[in-house]
Amino acid sequence: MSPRRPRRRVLRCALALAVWILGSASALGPAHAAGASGLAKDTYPQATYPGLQHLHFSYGPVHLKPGQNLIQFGVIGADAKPQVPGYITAFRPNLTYLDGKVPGVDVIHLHHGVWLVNGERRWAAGEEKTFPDLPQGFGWRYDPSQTWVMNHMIHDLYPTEADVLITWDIDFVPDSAPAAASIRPVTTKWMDVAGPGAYPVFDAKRAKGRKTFTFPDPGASAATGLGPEHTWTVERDQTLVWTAGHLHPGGLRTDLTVTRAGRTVPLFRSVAKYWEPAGPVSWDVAMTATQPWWRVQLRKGDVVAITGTYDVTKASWYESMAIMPIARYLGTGVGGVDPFVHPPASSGRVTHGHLPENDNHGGGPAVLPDARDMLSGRPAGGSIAMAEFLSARGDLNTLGHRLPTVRRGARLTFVNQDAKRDIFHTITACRTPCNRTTGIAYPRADGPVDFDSGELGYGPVGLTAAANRDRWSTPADLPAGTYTYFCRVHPFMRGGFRVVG
Ligand SMILES: [Cu+2]
Repeated sequence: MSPRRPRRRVLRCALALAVWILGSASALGPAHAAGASGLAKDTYPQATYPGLQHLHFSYGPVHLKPGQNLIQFGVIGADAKPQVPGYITAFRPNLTYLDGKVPGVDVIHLHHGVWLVNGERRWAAGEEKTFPDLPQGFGWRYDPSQTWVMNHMIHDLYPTEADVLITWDIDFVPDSAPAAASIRPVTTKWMDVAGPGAYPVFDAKRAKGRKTFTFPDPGASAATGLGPEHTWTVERDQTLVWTAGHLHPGGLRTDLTVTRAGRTVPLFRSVAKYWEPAGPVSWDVAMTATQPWWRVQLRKGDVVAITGTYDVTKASWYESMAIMPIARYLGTGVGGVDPFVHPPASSGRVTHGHLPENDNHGGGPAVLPDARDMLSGRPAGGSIAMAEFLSARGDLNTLGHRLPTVRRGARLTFVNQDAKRDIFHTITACRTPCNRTTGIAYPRADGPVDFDSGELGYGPVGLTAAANRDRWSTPADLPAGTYTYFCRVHPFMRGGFRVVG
């Protein structure tokens, strides 16, 4: 019997990250002390077996181009999987530099990693790093003949290159261990409000009088981004044994329900527990997963559905997600409740606490000029080139220029010249002056009016976050005033412009 986690790792010395000095005297991107490894104390009770092995694997190195936010695929080699058949009973994903240090989430961020096993989505990680951990007696079947493919989207928030690894620590019961004979196999059923797709996203935007936004909205008809995977008609009697939600910052919960004969009941609510002091605005969060005793019996013909709910009081959330992978046993006789007779255990449990890679929250003292104090340029429309991570005369990181200015009713057009190098930028409204230090919780899309360009750049249709255009124009109906914006991909990028009457 092996000792339980946490596995001890040596405290790493602080990572001294370069401070970029671009163009002017403005310093960008505060150094982030990565601190300890991301293997914080687990809070989930793992199943345990005689002969259980703890194995560590990695994929990579993945070379990151400056500022990249690309979706990529690669085959996972035989040396990154167990060598013998057996059962995987727990799966802990992470992202590290080559030396094992975990990058700050404000510096390099694991937007997603999805492990495809024989073409099926089996495990996934976002920056919330939920730890799928099956109840005692269940495991994902593993055989060395399986084809494993890594689908990842690693987001480099600064204009520097880096090399990283995607890692996974697994609990593994080889078939040679007598305990393997008693383990029942599970597969993963993927529920996704906007799926299937490589980039299944929707927007959760602020609106007058609205505190939360649920997608899909039960009261609304067709919704932009809704995908067929938001419901699932159960194909045979079976038993669900584990689930947890995946959300982005701003997300509050995912809900899983089932409908039978016109009646709908809850199966599980995965709740976002924010360690972030500013509330639901960053990746400093853990999702609740089902308790080890959660077991749900479903019948053929039941219709399972998922929704995601976001807080929209503090910002608008663009390109959001709501996903629940479910571990299911394709049979019955393993306990559990009929959800129409007994409500399933509704309380969940987070799988980890605050992670040190989420220590740089941002929002510290102002480090850039206040656009409201800057002189107006000659009112004219025209275009602003975004190049080398700067938006020319609109950029707050470039000193000694006048603010781009337009008359009411006219537009400014931003053109992303970095798109040629596969670098995407957005022009996203943030509340003026939007000039504080960058971190996981700052800046955010909280301007007095919402505007957002989408990710200006190009990529393969359906396999990219890019909008497949390189330019965007400000709305013509903006009231007079000074506006500030940031790039959602590279949030150290800030700029401003003015509308005059
Ligand atoms: Cu950018």
